[in-house]
This record gives sequence, structure tokens and C-alpha cells, in this order.
Amino acid sequence: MNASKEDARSWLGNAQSIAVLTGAGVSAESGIPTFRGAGGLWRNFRAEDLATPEAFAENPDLVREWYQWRRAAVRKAAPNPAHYALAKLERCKRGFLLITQNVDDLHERAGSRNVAKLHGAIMIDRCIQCQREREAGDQDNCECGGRLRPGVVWFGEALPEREFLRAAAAVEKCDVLLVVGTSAVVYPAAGLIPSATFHRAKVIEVNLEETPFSANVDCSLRGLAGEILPDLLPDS
Ligand code: BV8
Ligand code: ZN
Repeated sequence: MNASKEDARSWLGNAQSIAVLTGAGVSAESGIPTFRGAGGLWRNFRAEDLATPEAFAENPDLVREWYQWRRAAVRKAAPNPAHYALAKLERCKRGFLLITQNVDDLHERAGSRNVAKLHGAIMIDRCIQCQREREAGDQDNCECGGRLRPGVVWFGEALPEREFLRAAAAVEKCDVLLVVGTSAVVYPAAGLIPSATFHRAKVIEVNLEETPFSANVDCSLRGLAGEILPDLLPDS
């Protein structure tokens, strides 16, 4: 049963605790290319080909160039109405966690505070030798001589345990899970969606297209996150 936007708005208004799961679609209207959408390709490479330890070991310069290209897009980007709506929703709810698969910093720049970053942060560099982290810049090597890699989780790498446990716990106890702008194909992040349903939360999905979970969620809204989210906010 696909409930209406009005139902979704009242579920959010009545909820004691809300969890949100966002993907690249929430940053698309800020001009940041998504992974699998039309604009997501870079020189015909797929994210799965470059966002791996193997690709970095084989061709660190190419992988680094891809991240520098993406960082430039993040620096140029500004949060859009979807980011601001989620920051506003957090302020009017006692129980709230924003779980993001995104590695950009637009949620934080829009004012979101309680954020679980499942896949790390692109604006951070980490030394593969001494593990020291720093703001991403132009240098390729650490003072210790080790190569710098982006502070993100690559395919085949484990998610930061603390972040994932926070996300899983929030999803188990939330009244509503709001899923925004994700193709829901990357695990274990996507597994949070059926977990919410299993724990009897209402699940609302906002996406331009159908996802593997569209038929199972309680309310699947088609359209731009930047337009739908501000309209979903309970009148606070
Ligand atoms: C792990 C960081 C184990 C890097 C990313 C087979 C089956 C199941 C799983 C697997 C499998 N084979 C391998 C796996 C595991 C693998 C996986 O899930 N692969 C997938 C591809 C099948 N997962 C992993 O490897 C994870 N690790 O499992 O480790 C382990 C355990 C212990 C010890 C060792 C190992 C790690 C996954 C994390 C990978 N890193 N990113 C970087 O960014 O460079 S994932 C990458 O995809 C991004 O983080 C992104 O967020 C994520 C998901 O993509 P989306 O955000 O959904 O973006 P996408 O473009 O796909 O979709 C955008 C959506 O928005 C679309 O639906 C579109 O319609 C919509 N949209 C667009 N514009 C708008 C919009 N909606 C609304 N408004 C708009 N304006
Ligand atoms: Zn170092």
C-alpha cells in the first residue's frame, strides 16, 4: 500500500524518533554527480572500478586524480533545500539520527549535527603508513613518506564499526525511517531499510526512480529531494 505524502507528513509529525538514510541523490541538486546516475561517470570509469583498495594499489595516481576531481566539485557545491530540510527536522525532534552514505560534507554544512557517516569523508586524507588524518590538500604524501589515501570506505572495506552500530541501533528503535536519494544497492547500508520495516517503523522513500525497496516501503514518493523534503516537514 503506497500511502500519501499527507500520511508521510503526519507520521513524521507524530514520530518520537526518526532515522534518515541518505545517498548521493540528496546532493545531486547541489551539482555533485551521483554514482549510478547519468552524470555519475568519470572518463567512463564506474565507481566500483575506482573506489577499491586494488585500484589504488594498481594506479594510485589515477585514483587520486578522481578524488581530487570530486573534491573540487564538493568545494564548489552548496547545500540544497533537501539538506536544510533534514537539518530543520533534526531540530524539532528529540530522537533523531541522520545516517548518510555520502562522503561529502553538505549535511554538516547545512547544520545537521547528529550524523552517522557510514562511508567516511572525502575531504579527509589518511596516510596508509602512519594512519594520520588531515584535511585533504594537494600533497600526495605524508610527512612520514607514506602515500595519502582519501578517508572513505572503499568496496571490500569494512564500514566504521561505531558509525554502523549507531545507525543500526537508531533504525531498530525509530518510529519512521526516511530514505532519500539512494539506489539502495550498496550493502550493508541498504540493509538498514528492511531492518526498519522488521522493527515496525514506517518507511518513507523519496527518489526520482524506483528502487529494489520501493514496493515494500509504506510510502514511496517520486520526485526531487530538494522539492519533496521541505514539503514533508511537519508544520513546526
Ligand atoms: C563491505 C565511498 C565487507 C567511496 C562507497 C554482492 C551482493 C551484496 C553486496 C556485495 C556484493 N558484492 C560485494 C558486496 C559488498 C559491497 C556492495 O554492496 N557492493 C554493491 C555494489 C553490490 N559493499 C562493500 O564492499 C562495503 N563493505 O561489505 O565490507 C567487509 C566486512 C568486514 C571486513 C572487511 C570487509 C563497502 C561499501 C561502501 C563503498 N563505498 N563510497 C567513495 O565515495 O569514493 S559506496 C558509494 O555508493 C557511495 O558511498 C554511495 O553513497 C553509495 C550508494 O550509492 P547511492 O548513494 O545510492 O548513489 P547512486 O548514484 O547509486 O543512487 C543515487 C540515487 O539518487 C538514485 O536512485 C537516483 O534515482 C536518486 N536521485 C538522483 N537525483 C535525485 C535523486 N533522488 C531524489 N532527488 C534527486 N534530485
Ligand atoms: Zn604518515
